[in-house]
Amino acid sequence: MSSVLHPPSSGQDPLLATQYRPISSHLAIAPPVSVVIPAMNEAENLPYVFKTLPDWIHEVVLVDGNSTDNTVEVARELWPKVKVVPQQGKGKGDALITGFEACTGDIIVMVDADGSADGGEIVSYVSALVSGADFAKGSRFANGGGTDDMTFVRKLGNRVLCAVVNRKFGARYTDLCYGYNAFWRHCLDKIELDCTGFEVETLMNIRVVKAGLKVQEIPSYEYLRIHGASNLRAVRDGLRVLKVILKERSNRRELRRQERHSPMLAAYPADLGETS
Ligand SMILES: Nc1nc2c(ncn2[C@@H]2O[C@H](COP(=O)(O)OP(=O)(O)OP(=O)(O)O)[C@@H](O)[C@H]2O)c(=O)[nH]1
Ligand SMILES: [Mg+2]
Repeated sequence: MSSVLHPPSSGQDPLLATQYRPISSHLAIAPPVSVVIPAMNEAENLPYVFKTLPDWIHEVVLVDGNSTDNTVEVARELWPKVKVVPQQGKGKGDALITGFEACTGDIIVMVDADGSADGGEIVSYVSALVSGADFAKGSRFANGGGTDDMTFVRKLGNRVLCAVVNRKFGARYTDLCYGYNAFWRHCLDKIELDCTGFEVETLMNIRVVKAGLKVQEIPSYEYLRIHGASNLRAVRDGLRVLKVILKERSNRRELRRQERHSPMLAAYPADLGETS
């Protein structure tokens, strides 16, 4: 059995951080893994979500978007140690940022609450992270991935936006607007998230590249939402994603302009997030 040790972060239970736990027949890990679940009226889907979560995860943080059904009660019943965080603001991005702040693990995994993500895949994400990646990015279009949950229009929009990001930021992504990702907590210091809606996934994907972090795509299968209706609106949210791409692009131009005019900045290109 191979294993990888990462030093405990400050303030963390040293026993927990150095104790290896088997996560597959080939791998044992030391770092605690937190799973963040943004949920708004997902009571009917939660049984499917929790059923697939591996028992070796350290904690589940459920961010409740003021659900009017019994999302919170069902979560507590299914996973008695669940940490429920009430959301103050609105939107999936706001929920995730709130959830990340509440996590105590060294590794953070983002999982939707609509039953579209298979928790059994978490082991692939975590394996990539303990093997050297900073950010493990799910992809429905990498070899071995797939989706039951995207219309033709959404596939097309995602593909176009993904091509724009690849071209403008020097990424080599096969998927862009997908919510199943995992990363080392230290990534959050480098990407400073500041958005509220579904564009959060795109913002993360762009900023990890700009920060020079090591990104590995993980083939992932997205199932159909089991119950309820999607909160995503293709046109409205597609435009928000485009706006984020353009804004990140103009920030990058501004940094380049400053670089030309400031020898100090030019001496530290890594801080400027240059990747291409
Ligand atoms: N806490 C919280 N969760 C949210 C909010 N908006 C969406 N979510 C959750 O984010 C996850 C993804 O939302 P979905 O509505 O499934 O959107 P999607 O997966 O992009 O779109 P579909 O593929 O159509 O399902 C689900 O678990 C939602 O419950 C929100 O404002 N607050
Ligand atoms: Mg969904």
